Amino acid sequence: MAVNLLLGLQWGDEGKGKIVDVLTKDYNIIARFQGGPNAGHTLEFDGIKHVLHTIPSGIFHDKAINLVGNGVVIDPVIFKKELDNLDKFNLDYKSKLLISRKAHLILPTHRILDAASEASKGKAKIGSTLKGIGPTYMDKTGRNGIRVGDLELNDWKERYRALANKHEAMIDFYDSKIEYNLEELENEFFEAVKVLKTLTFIDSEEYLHQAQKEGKTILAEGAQGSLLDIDFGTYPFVTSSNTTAAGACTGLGIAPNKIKDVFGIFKAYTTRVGSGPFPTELFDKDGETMAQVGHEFGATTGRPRRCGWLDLVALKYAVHVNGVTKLMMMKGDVLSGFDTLKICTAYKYQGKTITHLPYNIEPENVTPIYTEMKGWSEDLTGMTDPSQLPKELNEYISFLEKELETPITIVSVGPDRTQTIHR
Ligand code: 2SA
Ligand code: MG
Repeated sequence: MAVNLLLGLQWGDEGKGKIVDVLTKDYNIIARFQGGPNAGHTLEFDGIKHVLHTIPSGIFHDKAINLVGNGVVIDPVIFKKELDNLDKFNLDYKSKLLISRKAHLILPTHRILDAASEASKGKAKIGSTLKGIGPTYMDKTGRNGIRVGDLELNDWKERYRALANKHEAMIDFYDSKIEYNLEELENEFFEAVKVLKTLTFIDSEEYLHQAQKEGKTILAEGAQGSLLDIDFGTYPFVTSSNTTAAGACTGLGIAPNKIKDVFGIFKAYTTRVGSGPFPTELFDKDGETMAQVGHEFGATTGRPRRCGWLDLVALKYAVHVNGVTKLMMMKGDVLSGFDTLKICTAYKYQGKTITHLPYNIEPENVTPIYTEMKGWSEDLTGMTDPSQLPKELNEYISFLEKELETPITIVSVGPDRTQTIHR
């Protein structure tokens, strides 16, 4: 009966994919509600690492239905590649992968527009994954977009052409000197659309309504993180969708009063990929250690992720905006071996000490104030039970639970499905 939400509380890459995979056995339906192939959700089991971009992270389980909701933007080309990957593992996905008719399509020209827009910004660029996310959501809110359901109409190619022509004029306007071969890109796109059309398109809000009536359990899977939310993130260095809890309501058609638990996933430290302010960012050996031990590279673009200490000011903000009921802490294992750990508990802002996230967190405006805690040296990666966790890690966890006024119910100690401690 319950709908639970799972979302990232930082700048993405918290480990949402892994936890969805771990939790899927308890759910009938896993539903992605926003974002698109900018996401990189990494799952690991049986010695194999899988990266998903658009397909929900419950796809490797036998029974669960995986739904791509209306709030998601789909690039048929990348979607096809994801399906090809599943084919390699002989996964019978056709019966358990559903797509909302109201999801918007990313066209080849959206990707070019993304690149042109970024190029035009010079140093102020967002650090977009260049998957066409921004331009596609712009067409959605601008009421120009093409939706999955349109592919069932006879005139969809004419609509496609009209929109692509308009985009070409816009690309010219940017005068970005970006070279592209639209014909080639379109051939690939139309081939991929054919594959997409072999899947089942549904009116997903009605499907989810019926499922709730029948007592089915639903887990809504978020992408990116709360600090990349179009409204509540570090604007303009954000993505173009609502990554926070409210996004699950609009991105799936689920009513707010149907949501029970909100699972907030965070890393024991902080990372960010792309541009934008990051108060606790490290430029020293500690940051390098986090990046190396944590293998901090973008799962979609391969870009190195910026690393820093845990920022409780930002985390508290995300807990509040999302109404988090349970926290899940990832990558504690990466912090093994640090003598001292720092946690940012306040900012120095305009001469004052503040504990809330201000409008402007550019480096010249905020200086983090840290609490120091003793680190642990034990290797956590083989641990399976909370009783095995080192005393200093338990102190770290207790400190966070007290500050965030929310229990930490899962501690992840490695990328594999099995490296998950339930508390
Ligand atoms: P976009 O592509 O236009 O949505 O980018 C806007 C900003 O949002 C950030 N963003 C992300 N941040 C972290 N992880 C993401 N997914 C990939 C991953 C990223 C990658 O899992 O590692 O591979 O580089 C993701 N997607 C978008 C982006 O960096 C911009 O700051
Ligand atoms: Mg990721």
